Amino acid sequence: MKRIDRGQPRSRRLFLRLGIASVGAAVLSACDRLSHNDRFVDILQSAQNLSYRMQKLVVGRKALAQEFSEADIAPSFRSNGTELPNSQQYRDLAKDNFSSWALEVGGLVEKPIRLSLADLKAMPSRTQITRHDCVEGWSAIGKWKGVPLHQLLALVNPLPEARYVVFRCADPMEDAEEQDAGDMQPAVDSTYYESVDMDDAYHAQTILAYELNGAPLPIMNGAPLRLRVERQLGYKHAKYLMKIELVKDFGTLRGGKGGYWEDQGYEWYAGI
Ligand SMILES: Nc1nc2c(c(=O)[nH]1)N[C@H]1C(S)=C(S)[C@@H](COP(=O)(O)O)O[C@H]1N2
Ligand SMILES: [Mo]
Repeated sequence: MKRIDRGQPRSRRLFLRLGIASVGAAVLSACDRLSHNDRFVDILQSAQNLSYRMQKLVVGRKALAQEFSEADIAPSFRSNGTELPNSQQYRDLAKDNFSSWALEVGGLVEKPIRLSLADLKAMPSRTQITRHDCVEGWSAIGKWKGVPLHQLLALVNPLPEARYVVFRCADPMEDAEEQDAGDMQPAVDSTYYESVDMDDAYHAQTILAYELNGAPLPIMNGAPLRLRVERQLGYKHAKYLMKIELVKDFGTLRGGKGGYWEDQGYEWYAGI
């Protein structure tokens, strides 16, 4: 079983990195010897592949991430990455408590839609207490409430050729000051984005969260809406959602790797 941890750095990171969490400690104790073995090094270098295939074939992509009890919730859930999107558009939306914010859902779907926060809150919800694991070496347990992504997909009806769900966020990662200087569209879109495949899109614990620990989602944690994709690492959990787009591949998106951090070399499939 996974150990409960409230915000401390974790040695479990190594397991996460190698993508062999469920293989167990025996593998690690053998690591010293095996690190001199070229074949074993090859195996580790295909860790992403291993992790993806292990979840799909051995554990099953539908398996649930561990859920915790109220007593396990961290006293405070820290923020990481963007804490306040640096854009005039976002500041305007935040000013009136996101009442003029709307989530666009489009791309390869039969019926594109726009949903306000009130629309989303009126939909069936799921509440889950889960542990967030960041690659930077911290974890925290929080209680999330939101709309299961499958509920939203049922409204738009994805076309058969849709293979990935892309999440577009409000926060520019570069040149934000320059972009704010004028009303012009930024020359380069540097906003955070992420993507998941249809297995994760329809996973029971994949939700669009608007509450953390019983309160409206704080700005530092992604207000008004953020993705929770509990079988994967922290950077997959896109905050400040603006738009959801179904696509058949991500070759044409920005760096072509399916996410902001992926474009800088992180793994696209960050299974825990
Ligand atoms: N839009 C956006 N989403 C994001 C990030 C970000 O910088 N911008 N950081 C990611 C990372 S690395 C982590 S660990 C989590 C942090 O979530 P938190 O701020 O609620 O702790 O959000 C992820 N989603
Ligand atoms: Mo992270």
